[in-house]
Amino acid sequence: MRVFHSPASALHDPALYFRRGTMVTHPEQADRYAILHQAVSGAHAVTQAGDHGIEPILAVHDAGYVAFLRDTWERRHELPGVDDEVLSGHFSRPHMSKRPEGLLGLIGYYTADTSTPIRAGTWAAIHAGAQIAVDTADTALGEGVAYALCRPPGHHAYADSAGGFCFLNNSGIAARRMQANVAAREGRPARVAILDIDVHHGNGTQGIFYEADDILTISVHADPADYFPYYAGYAEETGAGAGVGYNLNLPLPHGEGDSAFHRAIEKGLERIAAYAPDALVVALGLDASEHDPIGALRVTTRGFEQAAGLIGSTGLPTALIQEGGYLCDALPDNLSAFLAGFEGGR
Ligand code: SP5
Ligand code: ZN
Repeated sequence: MRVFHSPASALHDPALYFRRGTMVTHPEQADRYAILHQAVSGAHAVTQAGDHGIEPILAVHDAGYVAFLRDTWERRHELPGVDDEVLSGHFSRPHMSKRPEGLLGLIGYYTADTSTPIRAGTWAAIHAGAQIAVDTADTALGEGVAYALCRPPGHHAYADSAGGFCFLNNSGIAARRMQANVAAREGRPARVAILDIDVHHGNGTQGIFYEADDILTISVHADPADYFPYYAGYAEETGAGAGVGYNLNLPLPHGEGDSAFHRAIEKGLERIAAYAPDALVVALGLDASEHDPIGALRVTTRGFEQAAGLIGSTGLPTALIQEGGYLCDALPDNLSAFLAGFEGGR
């Protein structure tokens, strides 16, 4: 299948991450790009993404937030002492919602945690990630499937908030792009489903589309009761307003393996079949792996291949968007197995 990537993905390389009172190596490293790229080279048609501009990003994200992401590195001189990362230690809470003028407060206004430092190459990397998602969406509609080698990931990013290593919601951008393309082609409203199989709940994606009935959001993930993102991802979250019934969370007990993972995906696919969308986006985290350094499930390489076969058998035009999945020996094998399994399921 066609794979879209960009060398700019390596330009965001966070160093450290504040965790439980200490600084640890940031799990979402630029090496993920090289390793995932290596995994797809040879077996797939690897193509550098083009540039479709800012519009596909603004179809999903708040304009003030996008300007913040674009401009913060250039404004770093406003914060004495900043070296190679801009990060705040202050975060707004629901009961304090003023958007402040100063840069440090603004960072906390648009950020959920300390995992998304803004560095010299951050905007170039995340802008490229969105473009990769757009090319993947366009190609998936023409060719049936395509894979987006996006990093940093996107599914924890809300319309106006970074968090959980994510800045721009690449899966959401792909979904709106596919929807617009189908609507223009067919001359009628179109529907898209997003199936998120990253081990963490896709809270940003859920939040972006929570009141929408024209994008169905489904997330299979480890129970968030004592796991990131903690504050969302529960079965009772089913949507709001016109979106009631168009969000489905399928949390799994920690430690579950292939069979529970597959059963949850099958439940998600049943809901998708009932929805009868025009296209599918898979938020393809590989951190449900038994070997993932921050995972909480025990999915095997064969388990990913089988999961992909189930998803591929829908026959829907499908954009596969890379989300999480961290450095371990199994990471490239799991990607190769997933892509092969998807093609086998067609
Ligand atoms: C896209 C995605 O998978 N985001 C995950 C965000 C998880 N944030 C909490 C992770 C805490 C793990 N810290 C482990 C440090 C190991 N060196
Ligand atoms: Zn994850």
